[in-house]
Amino acid sequence: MTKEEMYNDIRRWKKEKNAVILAHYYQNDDIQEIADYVGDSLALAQTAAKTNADIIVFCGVHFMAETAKILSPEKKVLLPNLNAGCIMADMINAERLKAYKEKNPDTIVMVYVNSTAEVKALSDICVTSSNALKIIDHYANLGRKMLYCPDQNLGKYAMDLKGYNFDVWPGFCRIHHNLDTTMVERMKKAHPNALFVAHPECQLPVLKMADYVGSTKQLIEYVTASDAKEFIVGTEQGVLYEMKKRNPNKTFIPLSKTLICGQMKMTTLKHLYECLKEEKNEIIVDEDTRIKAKNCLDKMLELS
Ligand code: CIZ
Ligand code: SF4
Repeated sequence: MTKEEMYNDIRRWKKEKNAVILAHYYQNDDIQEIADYVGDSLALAQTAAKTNADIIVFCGVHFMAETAKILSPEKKVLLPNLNAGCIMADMINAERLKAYKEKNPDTIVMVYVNSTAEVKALSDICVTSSNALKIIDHYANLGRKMLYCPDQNLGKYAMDLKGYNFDVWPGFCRIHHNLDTTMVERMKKAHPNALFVAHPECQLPVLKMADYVGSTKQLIEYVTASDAKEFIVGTEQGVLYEMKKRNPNKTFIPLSKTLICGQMKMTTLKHLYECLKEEKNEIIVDEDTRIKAKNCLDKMLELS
């Protein structure tokens, strides 16, 4: 089957089944092209919460589809490839977080959206890369002790930027964590007029070399508003699709060829096609966990 034939069937089923396709900025280009909404996990969660569709097909990794289900329990939420997970989300689990909480009962647990429903259910508030600094400020101003989990890099970046001191979980995203300052130096030398933009999941020395640090959505907005014509991009290469779409006359260069999340790229057009056709791979969250995880997400939506 050609791509266009698949698109035609997908478009027809979407109408017949009252389905909506949500895709993350890190998805393959052919998925972003057919999706109804493309965004970061915060925007997609907000879209999932207010859509009137009966079926949400979530092209992303497991925790994102789970987040949609937590916010929209009456809807059928499908994940085209059930093997697509997030390596960082798996660096923390409920048992280890419970042990931390027992030792630190007065600490506010801030959990990055890249986490399972079970871990969210044990946390006080969820954050994403788009709102983490704002929410950290909120609790720091209240003088609260805090844990930021599971991404150590965004936590360390916030501490450095704001002069705060709080606990961070030792998790990380391998794709971003593996970037180093030598790569940045080399790329800046090769492209002296380019600005360097980076995601806060990178390590602090890399972030200190960036002209701008932000979530995928913030990076896309920054390069679109900027007068510069060339950008070195320090995040997963999927964002280049939206950056180029909005800025056809600007040049975007990935900081490294390794900036590809194998988990995000696991979802192919064929997976999406079969998932919607058969309405398979439904995400289920048990009701007790869902309600607790929803409180954690609602608190975030309230503060963002
Ligand atoms: O929050 C998200 O969607 C992730 C994982 C990255 C970003 O910065 O948008
Ligand atoms: Fe997880 Fe990193 Fe992939 Fe994002 S890019 S889904 S944090 S492994």
